[in-house]
Amino acid sequence: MKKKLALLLVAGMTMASLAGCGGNDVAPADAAPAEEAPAAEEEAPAEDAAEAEEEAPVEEAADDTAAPAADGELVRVGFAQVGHESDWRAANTQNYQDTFSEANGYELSFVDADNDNAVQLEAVRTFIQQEMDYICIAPIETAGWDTVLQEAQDAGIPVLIVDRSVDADASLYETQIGCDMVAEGEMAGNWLAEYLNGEAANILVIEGSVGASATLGRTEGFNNIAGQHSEWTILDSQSGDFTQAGGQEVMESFIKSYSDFNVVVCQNDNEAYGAMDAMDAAGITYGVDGDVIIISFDATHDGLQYTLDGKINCNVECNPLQAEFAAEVIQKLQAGEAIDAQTVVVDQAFVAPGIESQYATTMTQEVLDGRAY
Ligand code: GZL
Ligand code: ZN
Repeated sequence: MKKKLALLLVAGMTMASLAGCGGNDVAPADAAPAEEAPAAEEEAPAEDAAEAEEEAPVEEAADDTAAPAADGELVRVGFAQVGHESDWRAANTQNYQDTFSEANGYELSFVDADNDNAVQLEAVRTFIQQEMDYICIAPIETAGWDTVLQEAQDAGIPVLIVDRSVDADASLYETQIGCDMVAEGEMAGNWLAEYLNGEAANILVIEGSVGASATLGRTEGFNNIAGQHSEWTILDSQSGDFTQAGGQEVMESFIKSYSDFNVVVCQNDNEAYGAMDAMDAAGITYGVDGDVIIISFDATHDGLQYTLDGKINCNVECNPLQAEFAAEVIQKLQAGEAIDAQTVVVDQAFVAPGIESQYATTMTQEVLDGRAY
């Protein structure tokens, strides 16, 4: 039984509730007051009038993630993970392994699909054959999921779509949990507009993995803002596959083709590290004291260290500590309770010291030390 979209409050209160689930510290007092989340559209038509009345409560993070396997049996969960392409992914995987532990009442079967769609589909079909109690999928790509989701539903196995999203009928899975990638892209664009304050920009974009909702959303969001600025030109946009090697390779090819760029948007931190390596090798300066503005996504520990050091100008967070929300959905399904069709995990942005922004928190050592990943 699905309820309407439950948006985690984006005000400070949410940071507190996120903190309750192993998230990061509550944003510092000077954090930009997050805008009220837009009113949620009806996510999935309520199954009956009574349900339509039920306002989706603000999700308080599960205060514990123990599974309620009534019969004492472990709850068997199959998790088909994207891969191990980035520091963000490593933190997300660790969070799932910590949360879906035997001590918490779960038996987790974990498959690292190594960014290979065929491997990921195969993993899900294996979970179906093994008659898992639940299947979690962090989809490498948004496309191609209808058939296998139908197979899981026919087998009576509830599926949770986590981290990213799929282009499939929402009736084929229980819930979607993840960050709002379009909002992240718009956050980056809004910050850049504030920072440039009308100055022209020649922008290069190192995109994430082709077909991933993180890539599609961040690109769409950033372009929504870029379209409002005729003084901006996006010179080129290529996929660095969310890896450091990919970021370096794309940046090296960009440097060969373009000499007048002053902004590089990297759709995750690992690509930013590769781009910095390539610019170092070419003698191109970047960051708050350099010629090129770097925008990154993920706000992982190392990414925020570079931001604190002024090498990355703006870093938009996408919180990887999401397993508690998946555990909460499973607990509710175990108890036959209604669940939320979608859980939006809250993000914020960070900027280098010396930069004041209405959209982002200025990095300090204290902010870095307070991070949970
Ligand atoms: C975002 C996640 C993305 C990260 C990358 O939710 O799907 O995939 O931004 C990771 O680091 O590879
Ligand atoms: Zn403008």
